[in-house]
Amino acid sequence: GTTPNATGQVAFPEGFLWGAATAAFQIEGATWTDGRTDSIWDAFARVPGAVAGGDDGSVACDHYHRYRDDVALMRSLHLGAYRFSTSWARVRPDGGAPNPTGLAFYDRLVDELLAAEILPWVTLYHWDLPQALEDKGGWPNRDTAYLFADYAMTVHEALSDRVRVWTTLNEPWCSSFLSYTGGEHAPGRMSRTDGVAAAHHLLLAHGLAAAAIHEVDPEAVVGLTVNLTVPDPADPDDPADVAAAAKHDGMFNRTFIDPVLRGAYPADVREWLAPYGLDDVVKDGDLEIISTPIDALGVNYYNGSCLAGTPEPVADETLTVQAGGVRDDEDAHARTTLPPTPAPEGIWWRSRGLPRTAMGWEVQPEGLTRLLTRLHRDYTGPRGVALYVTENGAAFDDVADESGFVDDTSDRLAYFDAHLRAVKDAIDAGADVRGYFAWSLLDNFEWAHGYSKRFGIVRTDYATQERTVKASGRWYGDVARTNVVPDQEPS
Ligand code: GBH
Repeated sequence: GTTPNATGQVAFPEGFLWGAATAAFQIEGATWTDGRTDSIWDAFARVPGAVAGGDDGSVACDHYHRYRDDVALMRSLHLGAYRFSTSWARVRPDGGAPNPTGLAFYDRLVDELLAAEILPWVTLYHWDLPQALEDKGGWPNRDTAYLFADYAMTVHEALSDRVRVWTTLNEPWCSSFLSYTGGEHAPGRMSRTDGVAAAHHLLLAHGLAAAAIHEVDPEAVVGLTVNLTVPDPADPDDPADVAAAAKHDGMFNRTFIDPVLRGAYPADVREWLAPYGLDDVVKDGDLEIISTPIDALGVNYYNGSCLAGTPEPVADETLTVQAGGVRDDEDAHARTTLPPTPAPEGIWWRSRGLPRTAMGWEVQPEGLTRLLTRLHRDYTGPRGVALYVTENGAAFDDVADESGFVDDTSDRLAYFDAHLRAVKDAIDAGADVRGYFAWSLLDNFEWAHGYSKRFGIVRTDYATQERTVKASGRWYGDVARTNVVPDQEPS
């Protein structure tokens, strides 16, 4: 096992929410159906070399047409909740007027979920900005934040009679720094100033939408989902390593959670981002909007990170890139990319020999306990904000047998097992964690990696669109049904 106490059954608190997550662009397909127009990911996928294998989202898991079967699948897995996102370009094509035909898809999906007694958990933005709005400047343009709030209210108006949980954004770090500075994600820009402006306008968009929803729907559960890491110094006794870890924490974590939960950018972050225009984009009153009270913080956790203040030649060359930099160890990036973090100087990755997933990300379940405990203590607990793990999971090199079955017991199942034990450890330490969503329900379009990376608890055969529950999916379904992580079977 990966944690010291990795065997023995672990019971979760009564009412703990068990779910699985997806995102519109990664599963829906039907990108030209019923009035939908291009998102930045449709356009980006046409850029040669941007997405591995030249893959795009035009078919994906064909969920747009197969949502009924997919909901039945979730029901067979005893899921209590389903976290999905709505596509802005479907709901308001080109970012313009509402499109009733596009909205009707989410109507049908929500009805189907409710009939299956599955809680619909709606995310309003999971990276698929209408391309027409990118053409007008995208997230670095302040107008986009206000247009997002309008779009959010269009979805809210259509679904709020049946939906009570609203997440504004998924992972603003990715849709700002990784997308406008690193160039790895759509729209593939590589500018530090654009990344900083995008980050601030995304936070503003969150605040505007959260406040607008609460105003018309005080009972709604409103939140934001962030991707966070647990930065450790390579040598805790080396001040340069400690500083590097703190800097990584600043750029990756605090840039996003401090404005929302403390009403201010941290002083160190302000200083690092000042040369890239932070003070120019922050207007009077913005932080008040951004820090509008929320009810839930969604945490996406995949891995920790180990940082040093100096580079070190290591056997694994991919680790010598600066922290936040894109490792060129994948076929995905024929493009040249910049480190996505706008102020990356003086932070270097260090390997600590932990096992890695097929993404190259280290497996560090104990980091999740520390992350949730820290958030509860320093951010959410004092404000009465509930924590949910809105994504956690892993890609591995799956091998399917003739029936399509994947026995991922020793990797993906073990990953979930260890991380769920880590969540329970955080709960036992007092963190108010109320639910967990596996990423992902299905193998799907893994962004710049196309279909080459599989995160599903259910296998997608892209040639036939056949779904086959993996060993991890069967196991997770039992966890959801019993509310217990079972004793590990002797292997
Ligand atoms: C999530 O993003 C997305 O929400 C989801 O759509 C996606 O499919 C899923 O995860 C899997 O990728 O450089 O080693 O520290 C993931 C966000 C941010 C996680 C960057 C890994 C850096 C790894 N990622 N992070 S490392």
